[in-house]
Amino acid sequence: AMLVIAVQMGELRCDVKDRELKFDIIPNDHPYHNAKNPRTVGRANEKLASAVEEVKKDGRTCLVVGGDHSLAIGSISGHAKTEPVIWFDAHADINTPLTSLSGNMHGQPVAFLLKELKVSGVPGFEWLKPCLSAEDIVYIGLRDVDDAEQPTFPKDRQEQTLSLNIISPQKINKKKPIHLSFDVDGLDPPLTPATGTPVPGGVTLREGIYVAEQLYKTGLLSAVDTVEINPRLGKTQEEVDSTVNTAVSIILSGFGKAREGSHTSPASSR
Ligand code: DIR
Ligand code: MN
Ligand code: MN
Ligand code: MN
Repeated sequence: AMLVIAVQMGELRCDVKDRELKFDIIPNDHPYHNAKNPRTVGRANEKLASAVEEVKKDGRTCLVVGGDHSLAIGSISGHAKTEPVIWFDAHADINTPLTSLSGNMHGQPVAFLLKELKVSGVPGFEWLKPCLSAEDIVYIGLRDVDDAEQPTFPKDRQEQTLSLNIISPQKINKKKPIHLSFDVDGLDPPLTPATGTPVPGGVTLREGIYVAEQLYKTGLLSAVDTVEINPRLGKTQEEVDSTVNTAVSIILSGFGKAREGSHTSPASSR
């Protein structure tokens, strides 16, 4: 997939600099409350955060291709001081190690990033400083939210009421760098069969491409995560290919590919 992306981005005249990160599996990585593999995920995110920080210091737009959505903890932290974050997803990903029923870290990244939720004491995440406020996040595609993720959290979990935005275009009018965290399961399942937690009734390809195009047109898109693409979950090669192709077309739209083509005829060029 990385090669396909690099080649096609080259055709958009993007100057692509690829880097591959290697992560360690930490032995005896016992759960912290319900959060599974906290040390492995925490250390990996620490590494990713520094890598993203370097890419941004270099003045580049950062594209992270994953991997599960827990990588947004590192990606958004490394991008730091950015807002808004567009969270494109069927899920809110705002469980905490206390509320998570699955124990999956990819259902929790928003909670780790929010100042309001004060998730702390998680082994592996000693480096993390929550950098987002609830009002900085815009959800698109949301349609599968756990009870504990509802904006009014039970008092016994000591979390406060949050006012989360589902879609609020005025956020995008702020002249600040935008971070797009794109979970492919936000799209309708037939578009991305090779993903872990499909939910019916998702965003169409046309709508998804439109979102990416509009973000490109703001000129403010500064970092993009594309996550939950899992080739091992494709039942056939065709399912794998269609998932990758869908993700690639969203990415290319976010980096300037126009469906009508780029108008560089003498009449329109300066
Ligand atoms: C569920 C599912 N809310 C969880 N979340 C997923 O595991 O916390 N997020 N699949 O992508
Ligand atoms: Mn997600
Ligand atoms: Mn999801
Ligand atoms: Mn997920």
